[in-house]
Amino acid sequence: MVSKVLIANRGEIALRVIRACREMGIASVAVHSTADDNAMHVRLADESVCIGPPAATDSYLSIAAIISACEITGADAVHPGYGFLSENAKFADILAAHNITFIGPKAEHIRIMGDKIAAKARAIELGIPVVPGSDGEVKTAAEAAKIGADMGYPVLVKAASGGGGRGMKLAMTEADMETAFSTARHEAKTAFGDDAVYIEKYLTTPRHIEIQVVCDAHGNAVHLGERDCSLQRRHQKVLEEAPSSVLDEKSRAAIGKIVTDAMQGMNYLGVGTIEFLFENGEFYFIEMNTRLQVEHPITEMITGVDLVREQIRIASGERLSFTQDDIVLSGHAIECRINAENPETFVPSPGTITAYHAPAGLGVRMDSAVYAGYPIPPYYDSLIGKLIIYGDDRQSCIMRLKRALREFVIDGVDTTLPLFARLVEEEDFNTANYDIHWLENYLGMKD
Ligand code: MV4
Repeated sequence: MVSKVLIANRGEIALRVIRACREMGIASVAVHSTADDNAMHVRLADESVCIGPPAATDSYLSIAAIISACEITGADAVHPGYGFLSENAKFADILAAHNITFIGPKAEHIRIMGDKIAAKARAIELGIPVVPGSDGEVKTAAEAAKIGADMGYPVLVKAASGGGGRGMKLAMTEADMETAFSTARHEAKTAFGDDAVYIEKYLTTPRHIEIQVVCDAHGNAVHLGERDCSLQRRHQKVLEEAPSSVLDEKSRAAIGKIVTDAMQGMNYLGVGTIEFLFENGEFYFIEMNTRLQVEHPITEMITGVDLVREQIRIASGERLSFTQDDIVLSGHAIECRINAENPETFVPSPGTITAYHAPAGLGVRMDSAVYAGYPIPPYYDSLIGKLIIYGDDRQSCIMRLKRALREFVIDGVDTTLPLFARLVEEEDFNTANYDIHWLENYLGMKD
């Protein structure tokens, strides 16, 4: 087993990893910028190293600074959390060259999945259903027009280096195609330095459903069911739930078998999430995330699996501590992302938290790294924490979420708590009657 893990991250996810390390008897090292001297992850880790100034590019994203921190502390493994260097194949390669274990997938798989065209081609080879579209890159407007005419509108032009909604352009009709194609290419070039684009049939009212997988170095692949992440605003997830209300056991088992076979087929290692759009009972692959995700706790709540512990075990060469038959989904879990943002405009609201009281009690988990008196720095994302609720079924989970929201006190900064208080009263939320556009429409309806 690895013996000392350096966490190349901050905030709640750094605490999540430190907690898993402590429970496994593994030493932990925090790294931090000068803006995070007083951060909880620095206090809770066994050791800490300052790796640079506030700007993430000079600290949490500095590969040289992180390798140095490993050398100084003798850390033999790095957990990247999510964001920052978590899906940086070069970082995984450099760690390997330094004989430091990357607690994540192989660099090769990070690289393939980072290129959405390559990812989709691989998905097809592996037997994963994808959205109908172009055969790889589309290089000219004429080719784009031909595909649009053959496939039928509407279509989406997507950047190969995009993902998470960046670099997408919708063409509703043939008349939109030329502009959609050229703007998508131009924006892709500007944003990612790569103008490769591809085309897909536009699914109008899907859900976003993602399957959690976990694979060891001994050829075992297990899926842990799905998360429904349809409630998003500008490609930022707001509330996620597991299981999805639109899947039954049969369709869950069927897609689960498809993805575990695929992961075995590519010798995938570690945790991963295969993202699908789900419409009219069919799954369509869009992307794969080769990291631990923000919303992983809801899967932990309904499966009882500690995903970070499994990541550390897998990276150490151990076998999965369970088989597919051991996995029984039970109950329902909901995660609310509590951000330091204006709940109407979503403008970030950095500042000092003057009072803080998190809800607790049966079925209530709060993954956060803030405390009363904590000054939220303006340099990083605005996540205060994740309120994770478990209940025997969706109805009792929502009732428990409502009572937890009433207990929550966060003073000093604006938060998205009022949004959740409204959301849990909505009929469409209570009946799980929503698609990927529902939340933005709901937010646009008011005033
Ligand atoms: C799509 C789509 C409809 N049809 N692809 C947005 C983020 C990126 N991961 C993929 N996205 C979409 N791809 C096809 N062929 C609609 C979206 C989309 C979306 C997807 C998931 C969750 C929220 C979304 C909001 C707007 C658009």
